[in-house]
Amino acid sequence: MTARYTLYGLFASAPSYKVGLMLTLCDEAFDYVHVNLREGAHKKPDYLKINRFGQVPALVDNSNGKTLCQSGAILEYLADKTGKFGGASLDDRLRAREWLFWGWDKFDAPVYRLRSWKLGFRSFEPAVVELYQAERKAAFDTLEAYFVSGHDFLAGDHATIADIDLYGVAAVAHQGDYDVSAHPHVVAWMKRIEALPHFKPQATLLPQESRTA
Ligand SMILES: N[C@@H](CCC(=O)N[C@@H](CS)C(=O)NCC(=O)O)C(=O)O
Repeated sequence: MTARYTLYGLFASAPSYKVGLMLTLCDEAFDYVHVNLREGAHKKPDYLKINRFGQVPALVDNSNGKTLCQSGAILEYLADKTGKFGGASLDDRLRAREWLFWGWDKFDAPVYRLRSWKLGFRSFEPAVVELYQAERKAAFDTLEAYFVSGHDFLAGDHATIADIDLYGVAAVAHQGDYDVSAHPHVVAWMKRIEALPHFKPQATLLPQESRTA
């Protein structure tokens, strides 16, 4: 039987992990389609009908045929549909959105790009590497300062999609040679996410091949 959701992704992709993590934390079984980026599957016409940007992840809600892309937008949709991790109040929802936009602005790019560089998928001039390194440290400093000021989660007293989204980035930073332990309050926050029921780590959550739920 087809599961309610089908996730299109790549096991090594951090944005794909964010969506897989949200589904997993919501205890939602999902079908999974492995999109082979090396073979250009993400630029084929059939896939572009699901994600017009030609990227992973994408999500199909099989209950209504909706196709969604952009991991943050998918998290918002899933929060709406499951009633989980959306924030307990309007203030929490607003704070969560602020962190999501901040992440896309300041956090995701330097972490992802230095990871791709370290893994040999992209090359940058030394000055560009230095710039991303400075931006990555500044973003971790921002998170550290926020948690030092006494917060357990990014929006309100409980985990929201902002935590799931930014955790998905922080969890791969070490693969770009970043020492997250330099930010002990960020590490403590990551451990709080890892303690949530049903949590699975990035290394094992998404399979390397397509599968049904
Ligand atoms: N902002 C997007 C980023 C997605 C993204 O960069 N996906 C990468 C894989 S990790 C991809 O599909 N790259 C191929 C491309 O952009 O052509 C999201 O969060 O969904």
